Amino acid sequence: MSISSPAQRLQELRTLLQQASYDYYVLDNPRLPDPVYDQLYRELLDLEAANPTLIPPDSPTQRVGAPASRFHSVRHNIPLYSLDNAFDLAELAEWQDRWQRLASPESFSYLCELKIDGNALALTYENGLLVRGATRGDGLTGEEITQNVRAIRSIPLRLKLENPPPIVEIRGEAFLGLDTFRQINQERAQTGESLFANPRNATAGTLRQLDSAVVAKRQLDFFAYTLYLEGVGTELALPQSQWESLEFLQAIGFRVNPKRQRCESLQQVNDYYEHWATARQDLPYLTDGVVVKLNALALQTQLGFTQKAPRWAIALKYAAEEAPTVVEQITVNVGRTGAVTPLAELRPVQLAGTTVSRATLHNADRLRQLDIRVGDTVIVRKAGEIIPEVLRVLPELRPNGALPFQMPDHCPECAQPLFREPDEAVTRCVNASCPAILRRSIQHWASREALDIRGMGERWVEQFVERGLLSSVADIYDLTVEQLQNVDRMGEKSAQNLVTAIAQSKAQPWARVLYGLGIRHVGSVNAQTLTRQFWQVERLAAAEPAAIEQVFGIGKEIAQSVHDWFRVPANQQLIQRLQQSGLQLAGEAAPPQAAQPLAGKSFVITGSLPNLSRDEAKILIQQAGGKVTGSISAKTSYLVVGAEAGSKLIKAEALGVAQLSEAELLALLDENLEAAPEN
Ligand code: 3BD
Repeated sequence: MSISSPAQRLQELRTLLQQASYDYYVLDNPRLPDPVYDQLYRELLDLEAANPTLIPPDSPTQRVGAPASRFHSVRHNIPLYSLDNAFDLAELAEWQDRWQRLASPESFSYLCELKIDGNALALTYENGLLVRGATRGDGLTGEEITQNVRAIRSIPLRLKLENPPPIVEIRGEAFLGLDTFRQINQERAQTGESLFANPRNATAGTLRQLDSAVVAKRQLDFFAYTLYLEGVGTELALPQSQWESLEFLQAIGFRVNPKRQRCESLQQVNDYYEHWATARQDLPYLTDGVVVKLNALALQTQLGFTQKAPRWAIALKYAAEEAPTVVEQITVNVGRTGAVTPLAELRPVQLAGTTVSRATLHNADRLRQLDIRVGDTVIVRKAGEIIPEVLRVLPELRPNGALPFQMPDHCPECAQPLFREPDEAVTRCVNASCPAILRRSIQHWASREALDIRGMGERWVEQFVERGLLSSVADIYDLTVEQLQNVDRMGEKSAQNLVTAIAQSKAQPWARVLYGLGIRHVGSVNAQTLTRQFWQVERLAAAEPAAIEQVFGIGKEIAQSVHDWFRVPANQQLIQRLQQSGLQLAGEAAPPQAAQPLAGKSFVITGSLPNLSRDEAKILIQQAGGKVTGSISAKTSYLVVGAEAGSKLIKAEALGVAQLSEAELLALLDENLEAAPEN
């Protein structure tokens, strides 16, 4: 292996990592194993830290920047137009008639794209470099969110173009995959934050995050669909159609939706629309229709735009799953963190295959905005698994005398005043001994992902709290069979079973205990991450926020929240009592390194391997504890052989050194990777 200068090596690493991201995020064809990517990425970080003047803005390490304090508005150079809507074949035919009155080409085709239910973005590249990302806003002015856009892995920081035009503008849709969306909401439920109603809201909320590290963690995605080139040189083969534009976009580094289709007639367009009406349910992201565009760019130019939308495109939408029903009652729910959520209790209605009898009204602002009243007829919506929400009220159906709903200013459970931070949407009960908060905290402690105490159901917890048997989770461990037997309808057998389950929960590992404490922002994932590093409660309790933040994957907000929690005397007492009861408040010290099954083995690599570069193979071997040398001897354990191997292969054969193909090497390493602990 040649010795390269830092500058050369930096360039090499960046090119490798950029190609790997492109394969992974744009082509959906990962070729570099994750541990190799991580290793190369860390090498790049280290090398950049040692050579800080050499870091270009398009380095893969520059996707996350310092938190912003606010966003600025920007005027779009080219406005983002709207799309006219159609809902069926008849409306589509009217659109065709309209444009055909203005143009009569000899032949034409349509290009159909799925309409991604996300948020439109405008990206500007100057001389190939991403310089600006902005939200759509009203189409003329949006918000500048460049730092967040840089955190989206499927958006290239530099275009893959030899001689890029001075200015390239890209439009597309940022979105969250359904899996990621559910994961985010699950984490938010666990950490006591309000849930996002749907992936589009979650995307919008993420794009407006001031901390781009949060954006990077949320795994936003992006499909590009429009391209404007300015001041192009003559050497570029320019796209002539929407189809070619999409291919061009993919070639220069963007992800484009693979489900696009050329259609020669309205009938074919309709077939595509009907096909995806059901097939879209199996896609990993939400779509709300099909966008139909005239394929030929010359025809697009000829037709131009109306006041707000192109004449050459139309959105053929799917009807959302909505239904009218009646609000029977409005209640408020007090959660584990004290967050007070208003709920609409509905006359049950069938929607998206399930019966809906409740919908969230989110918070006081949303409630006021909707002006929802008991007796109102409302439109509710539910898409897939997403929590139902009230879209709007039909005021013309409002019964006489219906009064506006007032968000209570006192907790419905403990009658203490409710508070709301000036910059927060959530109203909270901050009474540490509110019975509702206590009940939810105990339920959380007993839940499957936490201490997993079977038989500690909601209605029992309610009774235990009411009878004063529990006023803290620590009290759970003082419960006796006699006490429990006195509770309504709990027999001796159940009481005994519950006491046994409680005793068994003392064996649950430290990570579950930490999660069970219900510290804000500490869901089960973060709890595991934290306990790997802080393997004793004393260490975590004593750690400064800066030290907690050092843990990979733990941000400022989480670190601060953990730190603050351990400063509260009541919480310190709780920890003490749990310790006395024999709960696991420590685990094993972080395991040293991954198992090193190749330790003591030496490798030589020769020829070119089908998938891995030699660099990559070398890193993989080294990670497993093996050594890679340049020349073969009788002590060499294995020769890894690729195509066009030369003298080394002959020498190895002469010395009787064992040989491995790339596949055999990977198989050897795979055993290692599976045996290694996470992280
Ligand atoms: C998609 C306009 C044109 C370039 C105008 C034809 C209205 C959001 O997948 N093409 C797509 C998608 C959206 C589009 C265009 N192609 N405009 C497109 C679009 N494949 N979602 N949109 N938009 C983007 C909008 N957004 C917010 C408020 C009002 N309009």
